[in-house]
Amino acid sequence: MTQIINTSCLLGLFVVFLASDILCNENGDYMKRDHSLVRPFQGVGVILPHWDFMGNTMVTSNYIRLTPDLQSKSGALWNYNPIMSRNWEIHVGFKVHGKGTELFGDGFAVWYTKERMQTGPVFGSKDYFNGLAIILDTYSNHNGPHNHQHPYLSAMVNNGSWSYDHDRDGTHTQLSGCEVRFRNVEYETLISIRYENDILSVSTDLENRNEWKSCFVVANVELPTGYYLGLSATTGDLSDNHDIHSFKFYDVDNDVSHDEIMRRTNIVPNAKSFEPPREHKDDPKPGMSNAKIFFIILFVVVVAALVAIFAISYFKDRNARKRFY
Ligand SMILES: *[C@@H]1O[C@H](CO)[C@@H](O)[C@H](O)[C@H]1NC(C)=O
Ligand SMILES: [Ca+2]
Repeated sequence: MTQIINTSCLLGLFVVFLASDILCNENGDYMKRDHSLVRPFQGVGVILPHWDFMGNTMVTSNYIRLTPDLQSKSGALWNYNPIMSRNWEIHVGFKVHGKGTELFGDGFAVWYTKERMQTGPVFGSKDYFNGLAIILDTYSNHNGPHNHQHPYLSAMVNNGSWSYDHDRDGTHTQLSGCEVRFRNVEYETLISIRYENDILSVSTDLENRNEWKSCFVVANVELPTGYYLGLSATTGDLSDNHDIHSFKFYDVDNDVSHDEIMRRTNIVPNAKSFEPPREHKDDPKPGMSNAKIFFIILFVVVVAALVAIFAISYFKDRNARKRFY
């Protein structure tokens, strides 16, 4: 089945390659332009079709800077087409970088919410939101002992009645989360958010390895259809450049009726239960790094052996000379 989808999507990709209207993810799902951001972001014609931006957001041809590395900045980017897919997957390519080595902040968020284009205290966007927030928090506001390091990635589902608690870095309202290291690296870092059959799975590729590492998987997450996708970031006393390099939305629906899509516009966002964060585990793909480690160990062993052989023969030589003279 997967094979068939893959083939048809690849075929589609091939047919419209010049127009590059359709792209596929690893599973052969179609990317939807209406909800995606494709380079160049700026050029002749419309800047960012399907998206609005606000605040300090700056659009260049290669990236969209939500905030510059300056104090008290805030910016956001919102898709203006409601999501009419029951199941979907998003890949966001980003780069967070700045002058600070010890102190930097505050971070950015990926949103799937009822509200759009509303500024507020949660990484530049509205608090008491309806929907899902995936927060990439670079600064620890918590003074006491923390149960995790920063940067930290967490998810929050809200029906409009909860406030995001900055003092606790959202830990009391989070569904799940994991520690992430994505600041000040040369390459583009990526996050994948998949929502399928009420299961929310978040993965990252922060090491330029071209493979996904699971951050968490949470079941029983109910999100309505018809909400909007957005991105926002903020700086305070501390700052960073929060750059978006790509945003790809894939429709993962398979036999979902129009009636169900419409019915789900009326449900209230809800997360029934959550799993504790899983241990970081690499995908079971061919381990390039294992091979590397093996060759490094082999190299060290060979060098050590050569040194030992050299040392032994050298001392033997000296001892031999001593005896002769
Ligand atoms: C919203 O969430 C709160 C807290 O979980 C709950 O008490 C309330 O009933 C929910 N509201 C709706 C409309 O579901
Ligand atoms: Ca924080």
